[in-house]
Amino acid sequence: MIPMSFSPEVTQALKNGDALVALESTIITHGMPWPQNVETARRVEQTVRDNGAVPATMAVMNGTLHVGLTSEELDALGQAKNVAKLSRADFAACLASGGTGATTVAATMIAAQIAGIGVFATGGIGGVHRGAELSFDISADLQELAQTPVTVVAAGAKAILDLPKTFEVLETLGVPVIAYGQDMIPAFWSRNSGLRAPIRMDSAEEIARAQLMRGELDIPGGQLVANPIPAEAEIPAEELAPVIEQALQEAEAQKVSAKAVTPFLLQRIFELTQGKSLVANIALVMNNAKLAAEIAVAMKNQG
Ligand code: PSU
Ligand code: MN
Repeated sequence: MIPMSFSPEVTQALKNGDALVALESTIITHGMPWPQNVETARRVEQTVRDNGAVPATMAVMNGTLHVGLTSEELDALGQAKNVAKLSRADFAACLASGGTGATTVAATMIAAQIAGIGVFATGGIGGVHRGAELSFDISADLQELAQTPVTVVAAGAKAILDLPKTFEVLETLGVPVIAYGQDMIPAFWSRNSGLRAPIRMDSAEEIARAQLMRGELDIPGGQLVANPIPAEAEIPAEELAPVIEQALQEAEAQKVSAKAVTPFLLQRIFELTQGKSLVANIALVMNNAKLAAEIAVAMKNQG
């Protein structure tokens, strides 16, 4: 039996058959500094509610999978130190040993599937790191999208990555990459990665229909919806390029590896941009929460 606990809000939503949106917790523990992490998590949850769905933030606390966090739990997680960053590889071990961990995109997709939630909003997925031909550092998020039937709404993959390689791998894995409302794949803090999206959709209904059709066809896996950051919040790619370059060089010099790479880079880019990257990150997550709620409502109406 899976040790699981549902928040009162999620319990009620499941009873009513309301639309639900899964949210991850690594962005809270490893992606943003306190207190902006908790403030953002609350605003993201409220955005989901304002758009007709119920938020379910996922985390493992003391060996129990929490589907939906209470306000107190969210506060505690946002300030906790040494929280594990859980992906597919360590999810079961953390539950089995009574540990506490935040869920990445991969682990949140697994949790969402267990809870019967088909849509999930985050900032940006993990992907193929620059220099992966030597480091072999490719996020487990990509494999997860290929096997777990959850639609993930993100602002593309984080621009610290090798974006062309990331989207090549997604194509190989059979993951549909759907740009929302534009022809190009966005690049997290900016709207245009310079890469043309294989699929473009302009409505939440269309995106919901495509995921349901995958199910009809028995094609496993989910979809990546690449939702561009609002224009007024974007940081031009040219402005960020030297900052990303510097952060990457520092990571290499300090031999940062494995799970620590993404949190290190996000933190350094936050410092080097005097907090500007965080403002953009918050804006894009909020934007993704809104679209995810609309897709969840559309899935409920169609399903
Ligand atoms: N989106 C954000 N900030 C984050 C993340 C996503 O805006 O910190 C997290 C997600 O949990 C994602 C993880 O799964 O970064 C990727 O980590 P890695 O590259 O180690 O797979
Ligand atoms: Mn990695």
